[in-house]
Amino acid sequence: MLDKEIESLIEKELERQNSGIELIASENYPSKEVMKAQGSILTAKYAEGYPGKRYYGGCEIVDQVEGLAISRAKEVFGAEYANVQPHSGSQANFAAYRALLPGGGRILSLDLNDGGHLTHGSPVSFSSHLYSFSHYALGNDGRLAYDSIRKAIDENKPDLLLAGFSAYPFEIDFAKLKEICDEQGAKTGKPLLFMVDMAHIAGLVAAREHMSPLPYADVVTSTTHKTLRGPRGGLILSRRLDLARKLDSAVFPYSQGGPLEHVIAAKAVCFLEAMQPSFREYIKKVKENTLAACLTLKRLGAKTSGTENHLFLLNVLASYRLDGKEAQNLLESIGITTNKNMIHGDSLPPSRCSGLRIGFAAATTRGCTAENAVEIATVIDRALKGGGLAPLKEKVKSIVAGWKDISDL
Ligand code: DSN
Repeated sequence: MLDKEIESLIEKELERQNSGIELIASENYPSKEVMKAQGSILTAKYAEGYPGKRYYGGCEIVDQVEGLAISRAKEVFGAEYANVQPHSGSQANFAAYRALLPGGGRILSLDLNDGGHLTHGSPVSFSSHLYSFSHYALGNDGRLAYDSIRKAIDENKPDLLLAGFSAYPFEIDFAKLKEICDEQGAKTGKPLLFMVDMAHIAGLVAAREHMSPLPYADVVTSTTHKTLRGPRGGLILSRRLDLARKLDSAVFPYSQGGPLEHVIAAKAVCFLEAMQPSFREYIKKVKENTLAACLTLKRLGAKTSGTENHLFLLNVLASYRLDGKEAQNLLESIGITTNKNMIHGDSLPPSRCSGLRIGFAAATTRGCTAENAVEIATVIDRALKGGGLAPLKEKVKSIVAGWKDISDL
């Protein structure tokens, strides 16, 4: 490689990833096949437009690539419509809002600090500048409180209800949320639109290990790189073909230019992988490992959220008298990567937080077993209780030594 600086940084990052335990709930490792497609010559092709309707010549092959990605996305998730061009989940959300509420409007969502996302109405995101957001509250147990969502709808009269979260450890009842939207529509005579951002649980939905939002939501957005194990990118799905033209034009030309056909090829590969029986086994193991770690921490006296999916929240302030940032740094020093996270009703600011968000999608991809998950939870507990870090660092190394190399997945 000509560029020795970048080559060496890539090698260092590979070494960092290979030698540590990755527990950031939104991260994962793609397969070699996904990496190969993403690193392919398709990156050289301009293809503004959609298959069969491009603004450039020479698109006959990328048309087939994008066509395959679209048909596989529809098949994996049972959708009538798919747009595989969004460069990210934020771009997908931007386009979905635009298609559903072209003239602006009111959106009811979960606040970022309660487990939502920046694009779900945070004051620092485009979303709150272009739309009027209000938020529903979680119950005291940190779960969705469907009655208070009804109440928030009555009070705020939104045009769109938004569900799907970044730090929510429980199952989401999409059927119930749709029922609530329909009740409101019948009451006011104006349909209440329902959108789901399933970025975190897309892999669980693909594996039929979480209720699918597709039969219920008007539009579903996602990323492809979290539990789905694909390349970094976004996705829009719908069962409503009448929205197809609006959604397509909200992505291109309204908010994006040329699609990333190399990434779209990698998305197609990940959709095919997600249809294999082995993917379902993988997702089951992710859930088992997450539960094993969460229960171990609870048994050791820590305060956790509990879990029904691929992640849980650990209240490090209540459990260890550390803030999230201190806990994150401590674990990083022994080779375990997590991220600080707000806890429901947090007393600390977002720069510190009272909790950590912990997920097992990436570790499970490398071969983490339920026994490893118990060991990892024990290491976390000892480190946060102030145990000697050197032996814990050695323990992390010995766990990882039994796992697959990231380059061989
Ligand atoms: N969705 C965020 C996360 O969960 O880490 C990133 O945007």
